Amino acid sequence: MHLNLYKFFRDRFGSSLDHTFLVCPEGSRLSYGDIDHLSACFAAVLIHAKVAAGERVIVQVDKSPGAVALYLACLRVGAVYVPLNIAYTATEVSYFLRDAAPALFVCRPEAAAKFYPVATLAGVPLSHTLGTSLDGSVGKLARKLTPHEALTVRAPGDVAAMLYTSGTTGRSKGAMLTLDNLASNALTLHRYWGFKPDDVLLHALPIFHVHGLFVALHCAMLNASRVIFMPQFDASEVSKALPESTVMMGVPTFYTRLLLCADFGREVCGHMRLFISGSAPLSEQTFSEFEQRTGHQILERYGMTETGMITSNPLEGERIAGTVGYALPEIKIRVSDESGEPLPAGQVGGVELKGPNVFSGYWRMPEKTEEEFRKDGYFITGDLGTLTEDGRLSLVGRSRDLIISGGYNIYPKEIESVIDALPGVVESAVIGIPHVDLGESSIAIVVPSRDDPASCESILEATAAQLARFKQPRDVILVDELPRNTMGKVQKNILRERFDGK
Ligand code: MCA
Ligand code: AMP
Repeated sequence: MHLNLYKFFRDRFGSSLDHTFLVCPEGSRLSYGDIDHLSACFAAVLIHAKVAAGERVIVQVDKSPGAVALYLACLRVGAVYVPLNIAYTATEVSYFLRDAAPALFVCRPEAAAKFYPVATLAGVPLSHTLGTSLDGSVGKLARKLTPHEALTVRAPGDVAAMLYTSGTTGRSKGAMLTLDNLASNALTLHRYWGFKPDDVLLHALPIFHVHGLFVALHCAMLNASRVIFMPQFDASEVSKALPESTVMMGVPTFYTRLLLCADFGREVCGHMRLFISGSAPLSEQTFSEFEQRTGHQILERYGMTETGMITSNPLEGERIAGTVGYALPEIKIRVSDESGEPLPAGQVGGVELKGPNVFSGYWRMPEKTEEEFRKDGYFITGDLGTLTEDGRLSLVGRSRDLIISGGYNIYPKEIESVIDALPGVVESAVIGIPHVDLGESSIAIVVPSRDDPASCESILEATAAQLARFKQPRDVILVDELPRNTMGKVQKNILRERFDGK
């Protein structure tokens, strides 16, 4: 039973407050004691802002120790932490603010002029700013207030965080993760991957997703480990920091980019015990090239925003390229046909799971939540896979229309809706094509109208104004018509074959 999630972590690192927690490349260092104090100072800001337990706090700030402290402050007071990708535009942020109805919005100081009016229009009662060096109104106010040490008691099933994940309808859904979801997955991964106090985690992931925020930081906090906290992934910076690290978590692009560095090899990785990959498929080629160059087999695991981590290759034992390993302890997985009937080993079907890690539902979307669960409680992931007799899972594709680019999800429907609404456009289809660096990248195939047709440039400009950079199609191709099947459905497989080498 974890009645306050901050307390759950504090109970584990509390006897090591003098241990270093976050080491930033520019030289700053925070101990576990420092983060404990800073999060209590930020909790005072939340209390001052009248943020009540269960209320949402939307945060769109740069990666920094302050951002981690703000997350922990939310846990302290029982608020629901809602992180947003810093790449999101005003149009996107406006949607999240309206949908989540937060009690507080926190953005970067330099974004205040743009986003404060958006928040006001969305009916958000209060906005604050937080910069990377504790500049901004959160830091300023925190210095004036008495730290708020009291921890708000919550129930294990209460929501601790809400993370937006796009959908096949093009409308983002807030996945509600409970205290128990986060605590159970953290404990499981910590044990499964053999975390020890003297581990040093190299952290180059963003902290607005499950991967960088929960998987990585929770494992470190559970044994008061040191974290080399990089603002973003930069292959040469990571190479320099690897000799002082023991564990790194990354998306496949991290590994392909490291392999492009001429001086990257056994020497740099001599101190490392574990490289973990996830969020997107790791190619067998990257797995074997990495092993040849470094002597390390990358440990691939599989997860989702709604579930945290689901499966993992073993720490001890065989790690097989192209597979995502076994169900983690306490999690049951199965591969089913379309009606939810489990399929025998070796057959391809939908991956479904049940366990303490599975989210409590989509925010204010009970019907959508119901659709994603089977009657017997299994969650339908939308991924296609196959299991071996002994329970090893391989992912072979997705039943939903999704592109994963550098570990970020792009839902074509969302981009198509923006393009289809433009003047001079009849319709569009956004597809993923192979990309050496990002795994996949997106392109838009567009049918322009005959009279006053839209140009490629005007389409790219419009997507740039409304969508985060990573979602914008890398190219636009104009065609006379889209291929359709007899049911009238656009045949994206034909488009993918046609534009594969684009
Ligand atoms: C940046 N850009 C991207 C991406 N990232 N475009 C497409 N896909 C991306 N992933 C944009 C930049 O804004 C830039 O725009 C241009 O692409 C090239 O930037 P570049 O410098 O090459 O990219 P980068 O800044 O180095 O970023 C690439 C990255 C990063 C390091 C792979 O995207 C990253 O850290 N990805 C990790 C994502 C992640 O944590 N996913 C976990 C979510 P311009 O050309 O205009 O300058 S999934 C999850 O949490 C589940 C539970 C799970 O299983 O883990
Ligand atoms: P998200 O919705 O951002 O949480 O992304 C979750 C999706 O990422 C999953 O449903 C999978 O499609 C994909 N994913 C995560 N880990 C892996 C992996 N190791 N291999 C292939 N796909 C993965």
